[in-house]
Parts: sequence; C-alpha cells; structure tokens
Amino acid sequence: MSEQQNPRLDPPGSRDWIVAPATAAGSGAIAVVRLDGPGCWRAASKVWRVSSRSDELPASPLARRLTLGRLVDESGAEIDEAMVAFFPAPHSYTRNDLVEFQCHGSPAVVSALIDALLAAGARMARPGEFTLRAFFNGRIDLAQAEGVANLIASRTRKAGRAALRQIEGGLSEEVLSLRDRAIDLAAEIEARLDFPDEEIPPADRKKMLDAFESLETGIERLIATARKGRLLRDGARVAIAGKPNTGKSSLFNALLGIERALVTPRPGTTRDTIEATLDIRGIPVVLIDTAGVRSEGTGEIERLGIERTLREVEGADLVLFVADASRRPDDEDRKSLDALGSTRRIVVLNKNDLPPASDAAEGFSGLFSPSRDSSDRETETPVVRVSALQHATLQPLETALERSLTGTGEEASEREGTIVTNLRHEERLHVAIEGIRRAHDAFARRESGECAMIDLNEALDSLGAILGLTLDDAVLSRVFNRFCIGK
Ligand SMILES: Nc1nc2c(ncn2[C@@H]2O[C@H](COP(=O)(O)OP(=O)(O)OP(=O)(O)O)[C@@H](O)[C@H]2O)c(=O)[nH]1
Ligand SMILES: [Mg+2]
Repeated sequence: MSEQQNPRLDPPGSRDWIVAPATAAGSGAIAVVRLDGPGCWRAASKVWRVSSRSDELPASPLARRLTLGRLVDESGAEIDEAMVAFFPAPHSYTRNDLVEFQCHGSPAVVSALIDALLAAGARMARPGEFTLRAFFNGRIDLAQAEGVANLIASRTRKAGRAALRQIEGGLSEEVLSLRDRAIDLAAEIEARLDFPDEEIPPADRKKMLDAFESLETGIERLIATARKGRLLRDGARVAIAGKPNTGKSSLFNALLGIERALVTPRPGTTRDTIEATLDIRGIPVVLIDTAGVRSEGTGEIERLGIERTLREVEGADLVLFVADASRRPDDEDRKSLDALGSTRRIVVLNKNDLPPASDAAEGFSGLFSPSRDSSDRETETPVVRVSALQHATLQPLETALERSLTGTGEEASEREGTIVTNLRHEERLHVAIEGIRRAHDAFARRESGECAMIDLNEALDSLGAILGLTLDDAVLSRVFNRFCIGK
C-alpha cells in the first residue's frame, strides 16, 4: 500500500517513532504517554533520568517493570517525577519497542513530555496507529483490532465482554474455520477442472453437497448473532406510550431509579418527550417518556406533545405500551394502542397494586388479543403486570424487554462466545454466503466448475477481508479512524 494512495496510513514496517497520550484529555491523577518504534528507547533516554541523581542516564531499563525516575526537557529542565515501563520488541502491544510513561495527570505535564519526545525525534501518532502497527506486525488481525475499538466504545459490561471475546480472537477463529472449509471445497472443485467429463462418484458428490450445506449453516449462524451485536453496539430506543395518566412517567422514573419525569394525578402531565440512557441487563437502552395519547380535551401544547409521541413511537425499536390495570380499558386505550402502528411492543399493565375493576381482566384480554405481523403470522405480544410504585415488580418487565430486544435462540451462540458486532463483518458475511450459495447451486446443477470457482473465490476474499488478509487502504483507514489517539 502506498502513502500516495492514502497519506493517513504508514506502510507496514514503518520505523518512525510515534508518540501520543494514551489517557483522555484533561486533569487526572495519572496520565499515560506512549512512545513506539524500533529503538525508541533512544528517544526515551533523552527525556528520562534515573531517580534524583541529576544526569545519570538509564543504561538499560528493566523490561516490563515500572521504574521511578524524572522527566526532563531538551534543555535539562525538570518536567515531572514519573514512572516508566519499557516493553522491548516483540513482547509489546505493537510488537515494536514500546515505552509507556506514567506521569502526573496534568495537561501541562503531558504536553511538555510530548514536546520533549518530539524534540528527541518522535512524531505524533495518528488515531489508532499503535493498534494499526500491532495489525501490520501480525500480532492481531483486523477483526481483533476492531474489537479493541469496540471495547473502548462499549457502554455496558455485556458489550465490553463481547468486544473482549473479539480481541481474544473468538470471531477470527470462527471465520478462519469457515474459510478453511470453503478452501477445501474450492480445492475439490479445482482438482476436477482438468477432467470435466469425468463423473464424480456419487458418494463424493453427496459429501460435497453436504459440505456446502453445513458451510452455509455455519455462516448463517454467525449472521444471526449480528442483531444482538448491533444492539450491544448501538443500543435500543424504547419509548413508553399509552393514554394519559396510566403511569408512564412513573414507570420511566422507576426503571431509571431516579425521579426524573414529573408525575401528577392529572391526566396530560407530560407534554414533551424526555430521554434517558440506562443499562438494562447489559443492553444500552435509550428510554423515552412521552405525552399520553388522547383525542379529546387537548390544547395546542398537548396536541404538539402527542405529535412528538407518535414520531418517537415510529422511530423506536420497541414500545412499552402502558395501560392502567385497575380500570376497564376504554376507547382511548384502544386508540392509543392503534397509534403504535407496526412498532413492536410489550403491554405493561401498570397499577397492579390497586384492586382491579371487576371487568378489567375481560376488557384487557379482548384488547390485547394476538396481533398479526407483516407475513400474517400470529405474534404473541408479551403482557407484563407491574406497579411503578413497587420496584420488585419490574423484574419480569426487564426480562421481557431483554427477550424482545435480543430475540430468542441467540443465547447459545453467545455462550459459545461469538457475536458479530461490526457492520463491516456482517456485510462481508452476507457477500460470502451469497457467493457460496451460487457456487453450491452451480455444483448441484452440474455446471462447469469454473463458475463455481469464481463464486467461491469471491466468498473466500470476503471472509479473508474480515480478518484483513487482503489489504484495502479504504477499509483500513475507515477502521483505524474510529480509534482515539494513543490506542
Ligand atoms: N397506585 C398506583 N398509582 C400509580 C402507579 N403508577 C402511577 N401511579 C399514579 O398515577 C398517576 C399518574 O402517573 P403518571 O406517571 O404521571 O402518569 P402518565 O402516564 O405519565 O400521565 P401523563 O403524563 O399525563 O400521560 C400519579 O398519581 C401516579 O402516582 C402505580 O403503579 N400504582
Ligand atoms: Mg407522564
């Protein structure tokens, strides 16, 4: 890859010394500054002095041990008292020589240290450049590098664990094994290209058809985890809707654990939507409280509020439809339920602590009878009874929420440890499976092996691209520009 094509990326094996703060900007107890590149201790030794004895140069720092010393600038003026750790190649994050300084977390100290290292011959690192070097030096593949960015961006522990498994190579192993199986198939077909008229023995033919099928199943299984991966990465928008006074804002506050939204006994209290971000069973959720939907007795402000509710409902991944369990549902409940359109929902029968009206149960069973989805299948809308005033009753609601958002049947693959969390991987898996299906089809119809080979090669390239086996400047810069400086 040439620098001309993409000036943001250095060629593999670049020998520059690069430097960057690895901790976030601002004041803190400690800041970490990283320096990387072959022989970069030479730059480090210009700014680092052993303990208090003024000009003693560190001959050979102990590898991978923290050592206390002083930092000085190029004129010898003291910058800070700091710890240093030297990671000689190849046992470092990048596989190059790498030095980490732990200084006091003052922006002034960090910038003086970086200036001193720049004066000693280093240059500023670009976003993700340390990880890019780890990739170029073969320590991690591209999917693992993307796992690092995912881990840094993760908002919940579950998202973090999925990213960690990706860094550890969980996804890479699966993709490699799928790719190996595709290579085996390609080799079988290739071997027969020279003898097109020779009939493949039926037993071999059957074996190959089975191999195609199981390969497709393997890729499908991986693709099926992408929904959960998207959820962990982007989170879900969950709107709370229903007619006025059913306890939507109370539920919002209860799920959040703080009294954030106004609650009054008067219908029509909430006028504008309120959002808050929370972690529900490891899923990052943006929860939205909305104005109650009703058709009569509404002024201008409430009408605008209701318009907003409808917009939020439309854009939500899921709606918590709240009804008052203590009253018989009426026309307004039905109208606000109809207003949900096709958005997926959980029915929340709130105020379960109150005695129900004698005919309430019957009214609700008529209201929430199974609905039909786009392919006219009966879908079960989960119905959960809660009391927004009693936190313990919210557990089943959280379970229903988790189940609705993640879908069922994906837990198994999560246990095995692989979730596809990057859109790029999902796209590549789709291209791969299409290629394999076309090759499968050509083979099943006994077409010439050449056609199957073209499709199989496309699938192999696509699987290889997940791991970065084929280098593509545009993809690399897109991946590494997501990183922060210093990683
Ligand atoms: N007993 C009981 N009262 C509740 C419960 N949840 C809410 N309430 C009461 O119901 C009334 C309305 O609650 P809100 O949370 O403001 O209802 P809302 O759906 O947000 O109402 P609007 O904003 O007007 O649409 C308040 O007096 C709450 O205290 C519950 O679970 N049990
Ligand atoms: Mg409200």
